[in-house]
Formats: sequence, C-alpha cells, structure tokens
Amino acid sequence: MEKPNEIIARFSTEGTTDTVKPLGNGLINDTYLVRTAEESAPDYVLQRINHRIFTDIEGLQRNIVAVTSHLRRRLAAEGAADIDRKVLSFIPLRDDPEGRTYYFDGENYWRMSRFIPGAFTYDTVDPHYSRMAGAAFGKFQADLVDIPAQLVETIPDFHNMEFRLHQFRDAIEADAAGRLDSVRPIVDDLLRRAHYMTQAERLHREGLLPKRVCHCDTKVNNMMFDADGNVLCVIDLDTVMPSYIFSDYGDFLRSAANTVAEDSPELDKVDFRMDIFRAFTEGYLTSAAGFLTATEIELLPYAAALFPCMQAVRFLTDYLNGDTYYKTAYPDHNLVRTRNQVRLLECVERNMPEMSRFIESKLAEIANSRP
Ligand code: GN1
Ligand code: MG
Repeated sequence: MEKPNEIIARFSTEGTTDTVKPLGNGLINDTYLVRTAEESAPDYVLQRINHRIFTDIEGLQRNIVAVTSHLRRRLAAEGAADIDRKVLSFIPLRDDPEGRTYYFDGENYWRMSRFIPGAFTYDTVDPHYSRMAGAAFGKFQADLVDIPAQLVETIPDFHNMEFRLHQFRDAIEADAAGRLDSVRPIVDDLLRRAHYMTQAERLHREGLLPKRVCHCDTKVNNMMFDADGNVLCVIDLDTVMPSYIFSDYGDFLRSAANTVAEDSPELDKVDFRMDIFRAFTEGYLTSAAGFLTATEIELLPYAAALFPCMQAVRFLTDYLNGDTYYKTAYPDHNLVRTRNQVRLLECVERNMPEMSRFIESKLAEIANSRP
C-alpha cells in the first residue's frame, strides 16, 4: 500500500500536505482530513473506499460525479452564492486522460474531495435543524428528478427488504458463528413482520411505486450545516442510487428521532421523538410534495417503520454471520445495535396512526397556502 503522501500526490490538488488525520466515524470507509500548508490552498478529504462493500468503484464514482455536477448546475442556475460549500467537488487524478476521480494503488481505492471550511455535522438534532434537514433532503431528491444520467445501484438491492430478509434467512440457516440459539426470540419477532415490511417491493412490481434518485444514507450526520445553522450540503454520496423515496425519509428518522445512539444498550431510554418526526416531515413535504405520488405520501409512516426494521435485520444478519460487514468495537456490538433498533421499531409502530394524521393535516395546509 502506498503512503498517504504518495496517494495524495496522484491527485491534482493544490498546495503541499501539512497533516493527515482521521475524520468522522463512518462504519464503512476510512476518512482523513488533509491539511495543506498554504493559506491559499484548500484542505482536502481523503477517503479509502471500502471495495469489499462497494465492488463497482468505477460506477460509484461515475454516479457521484454525475450527481455533484448536476447539483452544481442547478445551484448556478438558481444564482446561489458560495457554491463550493454547497456541493462536494471531487479531485481528478493528475494527467489522467480519462479524468478519473479515484486511484487504485494495487490494494485499495482512494478518492479526494475538497474539504468544506466552516461546516459542521451533528449526531443529534433539534426540531429546528430537523425541519431544515427535511427540506434539504426533499430538495436533493427534487433536484435530481431530472438528472440525465442513468445511475447504477452501487450496492445492488441495497434497500430492498425482500433481499435483506433473504440474506437474513441465509444467515439463520448457516448459523456461521453459532449464535442463533441465543437470539431466537428476536429472529422470530423480526420475521413476523416480513410480509408487511416487503410491501414496497410488491407495489414496485405492480407499477405503483417508482424508484427515484435517492441518497440512501440520510443519517443525520451526513448533512453539513454552516456556523449559523443553515444547511450547506449533503455528504457521503456512495449510496446515491435509484431507490424508493422511503430510503431517505425513513433513514433520517431512524437516526435523528431515536432519543439515543443506534448502538446504545440502554433500551429503556430508546424512544421515537415525534417532535423530530413532525419537524422533519414538515420540511420534507414543503420541498417534496410537488413530485411525490399519493402512494408515496401515504406510505411515509411505513417508511419510518421500515428503516429501523431493515437496520435491525441487517445488524442481526451480521451478528449471525460473525460480524463480517459492520465495524464492531466489542463482541456483542451488532446484537446491541439490533436490540436498540427493534425497540425503536416498536416505538414507531405505536405512533403510526398519529403520523398519518399529521401528514394529512400538513398536506392540507400546503394545498391551502398555494395561490
Ligand atoms: C453504514 O458508513 P455509514 O455509517 O455511513 C451503512 C448504512 C447503515 C449505517 C448504520 C454502505 O453507513 O446503510 O444504515 O452504517 N452503509 C452501508 O449506521 O452499508
Ligand atoms: Mg456517514
């Protein structure tokens, strides 16, 4: 493997590298902040892309470049100021006739983007930030409705619940780590919900539910805010791909409305914050109601339940497989995450009727406020 400085030298960056330090806490890629010595040169983010999980790096970077260029054109057309802080820019390789934005050192894939100065991410948000995040993710989807490029699914069937249950059943069958007996009740509890949770796939097959370009990892900490709390941009674009809009709506609430972190073992503290739900939904509907279909809107409460359920299934699958996918800090980490997500799911399920009522009333308000 090449040294960071050698890797950085492959990209057409400006300035000279001063320091390289780990950045963020993603579960999949390794991220570093590259500070340059010169005031005049930007700093950069260097990432090692996990190519065990993202097997089509070429397609992945093509997606990301298509999306960021499209968003950049949109911002320019809107006459937005400070565009370099509102959309990520990826750095091409030096002297590469194909203009590639990733480098393979024989072992690992790397990419670089400009570091956005004065930007902050948060692991928890209040209703005010949630409303802005909702509007921003809704706008992200709205802006990409007319993207001319055909994007690839960077992880095929990523948010396909039928596929996740299939992997789950395989893991149960194999019981590779010998952990099945200890988790039987949770396994049964999740399988009981299989039919309800796979309704999106059935609706899609019947032509009643479209796939649109979505972010597919709308965890709250994948959104950057400026010092005044205004949304700057959406980051972590590896999973931008065609999916149901539920992906973005549901995954944000899964991470932001949980009163505790997704791996907190304190189950009695897990709750689903309806104030966050209301604020996020309001923001989302203001920018997305214009293109959403009635089916998509009606199923938003389902989306809020689907994502803790899918995440519980994914964590438990990994636990049964012996922790081969997610980074873990201790042996039962994936099981603790699973229990946490199941508890969150139960809290969501209790609130679904109220969610539907809230969405209906918001839509009526939006319709009435239109001239
Ligand atoms: C992974 O790497 P990170 O933390 O952004 C995962 C998401 C999960 C999330 C759970 C490619 O995202 O789907 O929701 O962990 N990304 C991938 O924390 O599997
Ligand atoms: Mg992330």
